[in-house]
Amino acid sequence: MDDVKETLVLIKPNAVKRGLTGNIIRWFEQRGLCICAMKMLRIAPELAAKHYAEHIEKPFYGELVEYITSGPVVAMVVSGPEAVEVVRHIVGATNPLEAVPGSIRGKYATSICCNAVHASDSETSAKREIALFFEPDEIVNYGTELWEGE
Ligand code: 3AN
Repeated sequence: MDDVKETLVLIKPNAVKRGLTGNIIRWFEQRGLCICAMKMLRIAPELAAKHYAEHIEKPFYGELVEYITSGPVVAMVVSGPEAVEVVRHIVGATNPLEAVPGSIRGKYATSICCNAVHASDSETSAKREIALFFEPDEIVNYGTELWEGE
């Protein structure tokens, strides 16, 4: 299928510490998306700086890097038809006050910074971010048969 895409999801430190990893993964699996790569890591400041490079001028940049490097993170490549858009939809708005209850952030986010997950915002960002966290041979593509229509 031409519209099958990959996107990067990070389960942020607070959500991992709160034991929400399994629940969050389930949102994507139940939506019919595939987890094609996954690892637990502590993000080094250098990697955080690359990942959040577009935000370097923002007033919250320091807080953002400090938070994402503060504890365990689960990084995942999620794939499926139009995965970048679909995952952003499931994840919900950046600000938890605006995230609808039927979204991951609407259910789990505790603040705009501790908003449970990161998800790539475009196909270009997804490619760049996936390459920061995974080698090509760590990504196992499967699931296309799930998405074939009859
Ligand atoms: P999203 O993650 O929804 O694409 P962005 O790209 O605008 O949101 O922001 C990246 C991250 O920066 C957000 N996930 C959030 O953790 C953090 N962030 C955004 N706005 C603020 C803010 N006003 N104060 C603190 N952190 C923020």
